[in-house]
Amino acid sequence: MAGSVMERCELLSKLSEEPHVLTRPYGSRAMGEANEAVARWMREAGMNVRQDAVGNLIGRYEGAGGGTFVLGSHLDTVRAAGKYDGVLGVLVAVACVQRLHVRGERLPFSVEVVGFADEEGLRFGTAFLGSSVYAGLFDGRLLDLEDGDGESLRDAVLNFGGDPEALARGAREASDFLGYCEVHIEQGPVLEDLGLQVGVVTSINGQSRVRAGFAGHAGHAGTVPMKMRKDALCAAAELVLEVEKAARSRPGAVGTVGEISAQPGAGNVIPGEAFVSLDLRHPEDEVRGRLRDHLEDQTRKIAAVRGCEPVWKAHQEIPAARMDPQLSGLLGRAVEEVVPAVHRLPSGAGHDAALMAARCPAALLFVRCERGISHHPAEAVAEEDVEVAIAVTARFLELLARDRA
Ligand code: HGY
Ligand code: MN
Ligand code: MN
Repeated sequence: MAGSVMERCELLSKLSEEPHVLTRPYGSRAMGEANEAVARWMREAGMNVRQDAVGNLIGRYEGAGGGTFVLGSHLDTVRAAGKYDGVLGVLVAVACVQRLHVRGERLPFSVEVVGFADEEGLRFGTAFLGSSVYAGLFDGRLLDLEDGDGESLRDAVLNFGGDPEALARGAREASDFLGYCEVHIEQGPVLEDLGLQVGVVTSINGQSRVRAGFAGHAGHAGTVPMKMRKDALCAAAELVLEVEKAARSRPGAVGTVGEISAQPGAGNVIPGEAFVSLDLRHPEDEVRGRLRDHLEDQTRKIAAVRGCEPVWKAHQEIPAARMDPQLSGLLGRAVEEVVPAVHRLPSGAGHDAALMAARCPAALLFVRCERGISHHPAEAVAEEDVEVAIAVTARFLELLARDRA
């Protein structure tokens, strides 16, 4: 089964909005094609398939009793992504349901496999759009956000065949969810360093996503004396280095500026406006909040010294999420029945499990990835590690079923 999962990851990696690299943003043509391919595999695995109001792909394998256990991950990607971030978790889940289907087995609960439509937030800067709708936690204020082409999230949802007004109504009763388990590449070096194939995640760091910037004064690059300039890009450059310095000085914190833009964007024009994306993370929400507030204060100070106006748009606050100890304990037992040792570790990367943890018990299984590389075309996993992930997830479902029989 791992071989077919790897082949399917390879196939999905060709469904991209950009030539030569994998870029599959929310609501894109490539996203629609990926949903079609995965929907086909879900049907072959005996599932009924639907798309919800935001475009999450949901395969349902009916059980013999009540309640729904959810497996899944995301099908969107970052820009110039790797082949396994997100899709591996969806395809391992489909493989586990396929095993049940082939044997004609039914569990005492239904299983839903979800391919979330947007976890990375590449297009609108908001992480977990898909799982926030599925978990009934969507913030309607996001509908007015615009992408780089000026299209609103509301219109993007409509154009993707969704229903923006229904997004806030997304989830079913919390009682319906028995729990959630996600399989995801580690995106870090720990498992490889320990020589382990899989690990059980204890908690997921919280995130702050901000769009910050400066409004200065555009001007002629050749004639405006340096001391008279209000150069927005120089102000932004100061903030970028302050993000790095502030994050370095706080143990456990990470701070990243992944995007920077300058307007009007001509070589011989002093930038009148400049914007940066801030991605701030820490295991403790209070520490992350203080880091964010410090940088907001620094933005104001840099602006004042340079005669610019500060811009600070806090897009999203995602709290740190603890994985459910009981469900993670069961997942750990499944691991120990497949490989010699179970290792528990925190996640610096965000995952849909962080959103689902607000609705139901959630667990997360990490799979070793080569040199910890991710969000990069060189992202790689070993087929034998995927085989272990399938075996662990299948065993986990069996243990769950036994507990509920
Ligand atoms: O950014 C993250 O942590 C995840 O890959 N979306
Ligand atoms: Mn990612
Ligand atoms: Mn991911």
